[in-house]
Amino acid sequence: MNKKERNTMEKTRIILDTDIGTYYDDAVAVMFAAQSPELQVEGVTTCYGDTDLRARIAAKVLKTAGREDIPVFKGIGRPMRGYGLMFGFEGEGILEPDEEITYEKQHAVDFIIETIMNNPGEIKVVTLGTVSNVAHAILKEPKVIDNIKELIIMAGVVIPIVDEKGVRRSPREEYNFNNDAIAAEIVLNSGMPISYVPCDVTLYTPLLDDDRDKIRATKTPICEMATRIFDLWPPQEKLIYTAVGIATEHTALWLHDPLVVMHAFERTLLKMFPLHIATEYNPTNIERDMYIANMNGNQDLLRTNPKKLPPNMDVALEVDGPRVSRFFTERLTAPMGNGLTK
Ligand SMILES: [Ca+2]
Repeated sequence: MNKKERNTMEKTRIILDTDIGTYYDDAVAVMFAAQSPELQVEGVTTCYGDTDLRARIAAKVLKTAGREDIPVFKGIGRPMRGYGLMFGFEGEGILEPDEEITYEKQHAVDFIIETIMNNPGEIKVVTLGTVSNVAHAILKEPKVIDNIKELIIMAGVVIPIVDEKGVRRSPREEYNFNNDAIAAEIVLNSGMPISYVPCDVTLYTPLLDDDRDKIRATKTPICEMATRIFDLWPPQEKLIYTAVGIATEHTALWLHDPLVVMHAFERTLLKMFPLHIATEYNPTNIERDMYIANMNGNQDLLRTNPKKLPPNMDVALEVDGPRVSRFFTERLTAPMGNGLTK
C-alpha cells in the first residue's frame, strides 16, 4: 500500500482494552495496532489488577512506537467478585525502574462510553483481557449495546484442544473470562454484536522461529522491545502453564492478542461460525465457570446446550496460523510510523 492509498482509505476505529503487563502478547498487540495504517486507535484502556501500572506500560509501548498521539486510560482493576491478581513480567523489559510515564485522567469506562455514544455505529472495542470495563460501561450506559459497531473478545474456550497423546493443550478455565466471570456473563448476555475468539483457536498461532529471527534482526525501538520481552517470557509461560494445568511441552510464543487486533480489519484470517454461547456459573470453592456452546446440528463438537438456541455471536473456530505470524512480523518490522498516515 502506498502513502496516497493509505491517506484515502477509510480506517477502522477501535478502542483496545488490555491487561498489558501480565503476558507478553498484549504489548506486541499494541505495537501491531500502532503500526497498522488500517486502524484508527481511539485509545488504549487497561483492565484487571494494577491498572495504573498497566496504563503506564501501555503508554511506554506507544511512546516507543512513536504513537504518543494515542491516549491511554486506566480502567477497572477489581473483578465484580473477588480480587484481581497479577502474575507475569509486569512491565519488565518495557518500563525502567521509577520511570515517569503519564496517561489520561479520564476513567477508561467513561472514555469507552463517551467514544461509542459520540460515534454511533463507528467504534469497535477489542478486548485482550477481562471484559470488566465493557461490563461496567454496559451497566452505566446501556445504550452502548446498540451503538457499538462490534465487540471483539479474546477469551474463553469453546473446543478444548487435546493432543495426540491425550494431553490438554488448552486450559479448562480460561484466564480472561475466569478473572472476572460476572463481567463475562454481563457482556456475553448483553446482545451486543460480538465476535468471539476463544483460546482454542489462538493456540494455533505461534510466532514462527524465522519470524522471531526477523524481529530480532530489525534494529528499531519496537523490535528491540519485542525481542526483550520475548526473551523474558519462556520461564513465565512454564509457571503459568503449570498453574493452570497444561503440559509445558506445548509452550510457544502465542499471538493470542495480536490475532484479535488483526480481526478488527482483516477478516480472512479467522473462520467464523454463528453460535449460541451462554455462561454457566459453577460456584465451586475456586469459583470457576464454564462456557457452553451450541452449534446448530453439530452438537458433538462442543460442550453443548441440548436446546438448539439461536446464534447470538460469531465464534472463531479455525485460523490460518502461519499467515498470522507472517502478518504480525511484517507489521512489526515495517519502518516505525507505518500506522501513521500524516
Ligand atoms: Ca491479554
